[in-house]
Amino acid sequence: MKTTESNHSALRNLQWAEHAIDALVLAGVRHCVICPGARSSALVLAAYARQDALTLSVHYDERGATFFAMGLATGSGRPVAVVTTSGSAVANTLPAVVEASLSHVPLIIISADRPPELRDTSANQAIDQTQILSPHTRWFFDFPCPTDDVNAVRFVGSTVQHAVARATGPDAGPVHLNFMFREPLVPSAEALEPRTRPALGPPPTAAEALAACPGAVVLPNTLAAVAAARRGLVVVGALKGDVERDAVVSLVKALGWPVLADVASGMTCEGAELRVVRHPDLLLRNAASCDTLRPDVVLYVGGPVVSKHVFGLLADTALDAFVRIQSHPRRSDPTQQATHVCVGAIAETCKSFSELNVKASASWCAAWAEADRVVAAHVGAVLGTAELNEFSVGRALMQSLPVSHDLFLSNSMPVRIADMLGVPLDARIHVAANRGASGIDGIVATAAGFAHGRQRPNVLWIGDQALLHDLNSLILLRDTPPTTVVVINNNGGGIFELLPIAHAGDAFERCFAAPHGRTFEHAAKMFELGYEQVDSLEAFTAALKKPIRETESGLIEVCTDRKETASIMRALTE
Ligand SMILES: Cc1ncc(C[n+]2csc(CCOP(=O)(O)OP(=O)(O)O)c2C)c(N)n1
Repeated sequence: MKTTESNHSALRNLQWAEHAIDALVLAGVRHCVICPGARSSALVLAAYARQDALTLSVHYDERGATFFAMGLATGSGRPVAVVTTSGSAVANTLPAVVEASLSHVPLIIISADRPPELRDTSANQAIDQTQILSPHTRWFFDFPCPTDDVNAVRFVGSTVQHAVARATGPDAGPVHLNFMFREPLVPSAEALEPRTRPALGPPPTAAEALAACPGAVVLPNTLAAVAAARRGLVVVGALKGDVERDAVVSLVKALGWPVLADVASGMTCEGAELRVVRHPDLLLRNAASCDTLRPDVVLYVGGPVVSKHVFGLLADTALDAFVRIQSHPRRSDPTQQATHVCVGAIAETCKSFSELNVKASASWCAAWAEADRVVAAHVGAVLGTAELNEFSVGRALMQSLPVSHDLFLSNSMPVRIADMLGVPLDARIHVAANRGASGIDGIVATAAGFAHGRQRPNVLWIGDQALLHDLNSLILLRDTPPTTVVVINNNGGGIFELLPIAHAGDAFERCFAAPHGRTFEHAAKMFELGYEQVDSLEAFTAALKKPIRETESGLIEVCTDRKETASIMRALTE
């Protein structure tokens, strides 16, 4: 091909990429995570030239990059794009796409692909990328190689904007755009030189983008079902941001019902007038205590809850009504008891219920308060002024977390212990966790993205296996607001000690607990993170409160004994 012709087709690649990136910005995307690779060169150059409106992050591991993007989208409340090259790079986005799908986080995965003539020919790095993520995406589109035969501004621009609209809701989640590019991928240096990008108009705000998702129309029979409650109970799962949280606070104040609030709901901070039950997980493990606590009507707001025992109580109870308030139309009904489902913006929907004139029975509320008080006393007695262990460290962490920080909880013990302890947190502290698929993958990357999205320092509470799983993501902490990684190192998977399989002797130790015999000092050094190993609660609290936590990322390691953790857990639950 002659140079001019090849430059022409390379320029066309770049133009299509520019239309795509500009459309992302116009649709409200403000952050793009780039994963290096050649096939995506045009997309990367276009994004690089659009930094007047688009912040870029770069990470070489597509798995971590996509988890980072997910944390970023969660923390900022905005859709985030990820650009990858072709081949297994695209496949590496899958774990985070799965989590984003279940957690309704808007991601736009943009993969570069080889041209159609190389498909299914065993050409290098050419894999079938079409629909590769599709069981977990809201939409997929396969762009042809750039051509002069269509109106590219209209075709590429409107397709990308449609993709962002599908990602942001009403059923928010990930979308996948696949762009085929033929070589030469980018124009020659001379052809590239004079290109400047014109300024774009102001992009719509996230609020405008989400305006397409109004509150649910709450039908009169749903309101009547709630109004008829004698023993009403509110369950609050994970909520997204202060707007949802404030609306739910107003709702539960108006109802006056007992509230079972998940640790990621943001509701654990409120005072006594809200009737937040501090220890629902521990309380509901004890079947004997439950009979006086069975509700007749449940109003469930938001995403999943960590405690499976909450569902245990509900599954076991004949309810007059089980009303779900959720932001998306997907089935979210593990106990298959939902009688009314209200789909729409949570904050708006809550208002309809807040206006009901419902009186909570004093004896009903007192029964919950008394049961919770008994459990709190038991927790106090078991943990006492305990020595250093996973529970006492968790409690100290939550009690002494500076209000300037947020909290990210890893699967599996950290999020469970935090949920179980019920330590009230200041309303300014946002708590997040990956509870869609509850993986131990990508936790460091998600926490880094969350800190970036929130633009606040963060504490990540994580176990040793989850940290090992995502060790390379520690490099992301270099460019994010300070993140303090608190790793509870019990030399293996502590959660498995709580399962019947723990009695399987050597098979258990080798194949489930899977001890590694490592500490993280050298990893901290490699990623230039300040490191401290602490062996007392006082030392831990002092390490957490050091002023350096406001300015630099670091790693605090606490070595514990998982068998001891299991026995404390048994003492707490018996
Ligand atoms: C990607 C993925 N692989 C495996 C699991 C199963 N799993 C759940 S918890 C866990 C062990 C976690 O160990 P660690 O991070 O040390 O935390 P601990 O249980 O000790 O608190 C494993 C392997 C999972 N949830 N996700």
